[in-house]
Order: sequence, then structure tokens, then C-alpha cells
Amino acid sequence: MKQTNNRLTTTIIKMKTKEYFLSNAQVRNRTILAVTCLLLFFTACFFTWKWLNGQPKEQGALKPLRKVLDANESIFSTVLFSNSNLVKTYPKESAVQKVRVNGNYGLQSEFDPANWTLTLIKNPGDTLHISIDDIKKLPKTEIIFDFKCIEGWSQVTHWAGVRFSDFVKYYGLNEQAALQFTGLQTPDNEYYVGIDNKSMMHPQTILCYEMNGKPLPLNQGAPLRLIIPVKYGVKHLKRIGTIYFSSNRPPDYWYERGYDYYCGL
Ligand SMILES: Nc1nc2c(c(=O)[nH]1)N[C@H]1C(S)=C(S)[C@@H](COP(=O)(O)O)O[C@H]1N2
Ligand SMILES: [Mo]
Repeated sequence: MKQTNNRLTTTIIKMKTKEYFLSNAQVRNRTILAVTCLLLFFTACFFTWKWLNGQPKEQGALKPLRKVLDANESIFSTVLFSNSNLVKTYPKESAVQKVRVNGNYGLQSEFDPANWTLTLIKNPGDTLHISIDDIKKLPKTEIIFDFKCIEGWSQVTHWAGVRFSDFVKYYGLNEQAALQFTGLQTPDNEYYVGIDNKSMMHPQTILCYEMNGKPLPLNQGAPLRLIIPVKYGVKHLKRIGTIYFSSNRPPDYWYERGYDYYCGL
């Protein structure tokens, strides 16, 4: 009888080989402590959330969150980024034939690819207009990689064009590429991105004019789009109109709407 009673009034905690016996009072105290901690935690979460929502916004994102994104960028762009870190590539057979079309900002204005030239602003007042035939004369590079969109989908796709670093070499843009950023815009300037030049000069970044071995379709950015495997899809601007260089962050469509500027992978 006594034994049963004992079982009712004590709790046995078994940890490894040791056994602890807790009295009812101890169990109650521990329960009170645990519930208090939980309530304090919820209260702290609530006030942090309230404080956060009262903070001003910077480029569409709450300032403290923007600071976190910028801190991540400084770690990823300095410590982890390297031109010899290549994005994984795949055999041609792995590439999908039906490539998803996503995002058509800057592709809705009237546009005749036959009249297109690339506007390359070397320096203010020093602008080149380059035809697609001239771009196709440069060494051709192919890449098959897993294209990733921040919306959560990805697909293995096959692209070809000229490495941006080869383009820079050919057009004598070393000084410009030594600045921190490149800006790209669609011809109507409805979509625009800014990209750090370390990523632009990465050996897998290409000015692309072919998909699956055929000329790029219009909704996929013909005659020329950016393919930059070290970045999320948002930065792979379709239908490039203008390229320019800058030592400050160029305007960026999704950055202005609260997204990360760097968008690295
Ligand atoms: N001009 C332009 N380029 C763009 C976009 C856009 O809306 N307009 N969307 C981007 C996004 S979010 C993605 S995921 C990719 C999609 O490329 P795809 O349509 O070739 O799959 O294009 C990027 N380039
Ligand atoms: Mo995307």
C-alpha cells in the first residue's frame, strides 16, 4: 500500500543511469517556472514584432530586416564568393524542353528585335551601340544549370551566349568592370537590375542569345538576356536594352519592392 502511495506522490526522472525523485511540490515549482518562461518568451516575441512593425522602411523593407540582408550580403560577397566556386552544371539531356516563362516586366512595350542594338554606356557621354551579330562574333559559351527563382521553383535549363568577362575584355571595359556595380535595363526601362561586378565577372555569367541550341524566344528575352547562375532568377534580366557601370548600387526593380539587393546563391 505504501509503495503505491509513493508512486502516486513522486515523479521519477530517469537521465542516463541516474534516477531523480521529485516531490509534488518540486514538480509544481518546475511547472510554474516552465509556464512563466514560455509566457515571457511569447511576450518578448509580441513586443519585438510590435517594435519591428513600427520601424521605418528602407527600399520597401523594414529597416532592421534590410540591415540583416545587407549584413548577409557583406559576408557572402567577401568571405564566400570566389570566381573558382562554380555553380553545378548538368549534361545536355537533363535540360527541360518546356522552359517556364516567368515575369514579363519590360517585355510588354512594342518592340522590333530587328531594330535592336545594345546600348553600352562606357562613360557618361561615351556610348556604343552594338548589334547582335557583333555579339555573336565573340567566343560562345554554353551552360546547363539549375535555374532558381525566389518564388520557390527551379529547373535545369540550357543557355548559350558570350561570357560577360569576354565581352568586357573585347570592348576594353576593364576600368568600368573595376567599379563596384553594373546596371542593366530593358529598352523601355520598365524592368531594371543592379548587380555587383564580382558576380558579373564570374566565369558562368553570360550575355545570352540561345536557349536549347536555338535562338532565344521573345518571351525569354530575345535578342539578348542575362544568365547569371550565381544569382536568383530576378537578376537574369530579359531583353537587355542598356548596360552601364556605377560605383553605387544601380536602381533595382525588386530591391525597391523590399527584396534583397544581392540575391546570391
Ligand atoms: N525583363 C524582365 N526580365 C526578367 C523578369 C521580368 O519580369 N522582366 N523576371 C525575372 C524573374 S523573377 C525570373 S524567375 C526569370 C525567369 O526567366 P524565364 O522566363 O526565362 O524562365 O526572369 C527574370 N528576368
Ligand atoms: Mo523569379
